[in-house]
Amino acid sequence: MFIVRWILGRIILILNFIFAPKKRKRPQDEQSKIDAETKLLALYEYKACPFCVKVRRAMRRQGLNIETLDAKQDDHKTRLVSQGGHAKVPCLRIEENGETRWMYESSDIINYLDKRFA
Ligand SMILES: N[C@@H](CCC(=O)N[C@@H](CS)C(=O)NCC(=O)O)C(=O)O
Repeated sequence: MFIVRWILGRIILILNFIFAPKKRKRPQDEQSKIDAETKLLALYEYKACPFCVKVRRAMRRQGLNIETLDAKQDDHKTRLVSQGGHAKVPCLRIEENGETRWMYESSDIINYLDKRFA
């Protein structure tokens, strides 16, 4: 089972690489403003998780430079579980008005990013 999952994961990554969406280009001043906002966001993910790939593709389409954190790494996993509540990815950490929100579900994350940055 591990081998099958591993192979499927590699296929997903290769297809994602070949069919990578076009990265949105913005004027430099506009991009700098967005970069300052996205500094307060972080995506907890597994590289080959199809739901995480879906979110990363949406980020690329929107030209969003959001930090990605490997949730398999102990320190990231510990924070995700203790503060977010679940060992599930993708999860978007949102720092807002001095508070931290944890958003699970790929579709919710994509809707949030599209609404905020479109
Ligand atoms: N409906 C979720 C599915 C996410 C999901 O199943 N993620 C898997 C990795 S591909 C996971 O984190 N599984 C661990 C768990 O559910 O505890 C979404 O769209 O984000």
